Amino acid sequence: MEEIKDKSETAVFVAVSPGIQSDRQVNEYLDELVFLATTAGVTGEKRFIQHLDHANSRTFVGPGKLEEIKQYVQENEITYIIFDDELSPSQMRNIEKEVGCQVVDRTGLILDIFAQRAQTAYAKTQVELAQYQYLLPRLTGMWTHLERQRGGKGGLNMRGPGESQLEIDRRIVLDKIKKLKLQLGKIDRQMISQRSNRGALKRVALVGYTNVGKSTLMNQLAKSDVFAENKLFATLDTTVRKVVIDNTPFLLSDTVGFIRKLPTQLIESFKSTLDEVREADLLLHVVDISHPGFEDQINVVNKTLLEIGAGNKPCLMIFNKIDAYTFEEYDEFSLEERTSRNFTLEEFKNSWMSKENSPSIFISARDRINLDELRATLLRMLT
Ligand SMILES: Nc1nc2c(ncn2[C@@H]2O[C@H](COP(=O)(O)OP(=O)(O)O)[C@@H](O)[C@H]2O)c(=O)[nH]1
Ligand SMILES: [Mg+2]
Repeated sequence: MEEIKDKSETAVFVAVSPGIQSDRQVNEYLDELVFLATTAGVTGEKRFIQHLDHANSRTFVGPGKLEEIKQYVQENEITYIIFDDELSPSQMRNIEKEVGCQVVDRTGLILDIFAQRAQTAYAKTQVELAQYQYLLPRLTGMWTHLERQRGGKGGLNMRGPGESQLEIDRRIVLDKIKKLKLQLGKIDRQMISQRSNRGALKRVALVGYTNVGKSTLMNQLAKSDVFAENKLFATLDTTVRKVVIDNTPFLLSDTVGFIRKLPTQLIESFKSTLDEVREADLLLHVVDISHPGFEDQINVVNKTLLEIGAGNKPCLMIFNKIDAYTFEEYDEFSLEERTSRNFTLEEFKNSWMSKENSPSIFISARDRINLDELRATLLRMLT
């Protein structure tokens, strides 16, 4: 039976950050974690930040901080403690035992959102594989879940003589992983042959951080109607459309966005979704320039592209949402240095273009600003 999500589920958020990181930076990371939780259907505001150069190996945060969290959680009847990092299985167990509250780590949260968002059988299979791979080392203490699943099919009779519950569960999960991999292999082969049937058209892939406007831009360029929403990971499945600019046709694909600390299980299971990116002739790297952490996001995307073997492709940087760009007025009398946060859009453009050699363009996909210039640039880069 599916669990029914209680609407009043609440969470607190926890980050450990190295001493050199500013509170502002950590809070930006936590903003994203809160946004992820909201996307998953959990609300909450309270944050706990601890500056440590190394996380506590037993409970991730130190004992004092954990006590503080425990008190808050109990007084406010909080459902989940959500951590901005992947925890080790034993850290998770220790915290759960000491605080008496469900612990969710960043990877688990992202996997949960992916599971909710997967539409096609293909995406569902990919997510399920990632979930089981995440589950495998965390089975101790989680077996009640599998116990329930097994209940319908043979129940406890499956227990062999002398085998521990954990061994049986490990076997069930390993078996699941094997089956899912076989299933994915089959779909992969279909996808490969589909792709090879597309002919000699040039292939262009939209890439970028999640929620930057990739799907919105796809809809503008291809007059398609891909789901776009102010949520993280609105799109999981790949959409490919034929686009024609001045009699030059090419294929444009829109796919899943990247995020910092993307679980490795997901990268692996989304291998063929990401093939679309790996096999593209040109990447359009879309950036949300209205996001305070957009420069960080650019680095995350570039790093992920390198990891999946698409780091050396021709790439057009598309700075989107210029309609919503804001900057902080620089206070001449302040002791702080003037940074890119104080740049006007014009200043940012100039500094970007003087230090980077990949071509770039500044647009608003939503308000259709500079889209003709984008089309012209695309055409130049494709022919
Ligand atoms: N202000 C502004 N919002 C935009 C623009 N382009 C997209 N958005 C919004 O950003 C959110 C995410 O868009 P989406 O296309 O789903 O992003 P994706 O996750 O990268 O595919 C949606 O709420 C869009 O309406 C833009 O040019 N300006
Ligand atoms: Mg999208």
